[in-house]
Amino acid sequence: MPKITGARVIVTSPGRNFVTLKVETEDGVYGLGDATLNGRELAVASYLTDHVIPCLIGRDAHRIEDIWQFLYKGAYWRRGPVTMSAIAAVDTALWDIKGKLAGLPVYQLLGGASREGVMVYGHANGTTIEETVANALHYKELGYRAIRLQSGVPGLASTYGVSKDRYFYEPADADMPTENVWSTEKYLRSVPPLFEKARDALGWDVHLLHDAHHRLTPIEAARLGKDLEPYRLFWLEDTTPAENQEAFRLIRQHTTTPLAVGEIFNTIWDARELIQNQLIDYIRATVVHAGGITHLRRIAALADLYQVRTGCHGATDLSPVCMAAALHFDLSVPNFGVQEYMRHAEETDAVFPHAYSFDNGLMHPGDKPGLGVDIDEVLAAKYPYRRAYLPVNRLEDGTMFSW
Ligand code: GCO
Ligand code: MG
Repeated sequence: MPKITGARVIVTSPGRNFVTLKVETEDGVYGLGDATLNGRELAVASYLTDHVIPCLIGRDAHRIEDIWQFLYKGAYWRRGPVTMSAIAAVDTALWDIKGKLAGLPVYQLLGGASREGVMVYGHANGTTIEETVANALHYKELGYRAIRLQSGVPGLASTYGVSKDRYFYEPADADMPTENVWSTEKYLRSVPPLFEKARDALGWDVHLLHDAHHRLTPIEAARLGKDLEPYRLFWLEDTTPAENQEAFRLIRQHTTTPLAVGEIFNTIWDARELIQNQLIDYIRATVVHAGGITHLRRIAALADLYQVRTGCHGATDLSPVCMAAALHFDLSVPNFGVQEYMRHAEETDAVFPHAYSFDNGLMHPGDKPGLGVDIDEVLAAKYPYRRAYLPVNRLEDGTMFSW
């Protein structure tokens, strides 16, 4: 058996913070797993170092399912983002090791490719509709077949998802949470004209997406979905906070705009009612925050019974290790929908050399054994952790609101 002889957590900040688990076996083969939880990175690092790693030493790295069950059931305190990100990191690293030992890319171990490549969506944004549409046209020229559009809201100083940079934004932007001001009324007026102009400029052959970032009430979400119906969105994401899964029934009764949710979900239990009651169309749970490849496959299998497709979260705070794992999952899973792709900063790509590639709107994980992603530890050590928080939101009268 490939015995686990060591494991350690590497925290590095090449452009932003990442937490990576490296698991080593006695033959010198190692595997990597992403454990990054944006704004709460060190909690997962400690969970792994202080409570998980001591239990891994001496175990058989091939027993992925058994180790998953051990960490999930053995903790007694089940679920939650910290626990599930830690379990995900172990699980991802073990799949990496299994692939390397088998001499096969992980997607081959998951049943092989179900498609030629993985359709990804890019992020077009701008402070005005004109800027956003121009940016979306640029993405189309780059070959993207699916584009998410977020635009500044007239009357609000800053809006979620609108970057300072042309290609990506970094939400965790300060060492204490930035306070933004929000108005749902202003926002709801601004979105339909954005998509009207976008369809005029981009035509109908490209998929368009939008993220409402948990800001709406169910009836507001229903209204937005209805208003966007003429523009045939691929999906409308995170309209309401999904702690209340029942809310989606109300939204669903009013609109045929496809709904996506789940980037903050940790387990199948967060998604179960939504999937079984056919209240959503896309499930956005991801490798790093939903218990790794092993658990994500279980979520996808449940979703497949109800024609719900996958659409994994893939913002910059998910490291290239997670991106690689997601692409192996996406390539193999039968009910794949789309994969989010926000390019990382050059410093990040240099610390995490990877085999995955983008061509003509599709990504591929590459054919290296394992995940096909590595970490340059010498370079990583040059970028120490910097505390960084996500912003918070207040209504115009100062009331604390959802970010
Ligand atoms: C998305 C997301 C992200 C998250 C971020 C939080 O759809 O890409 O909403 O931008 O807010 O990943 O850490
Ligand atoms: Mg989102």
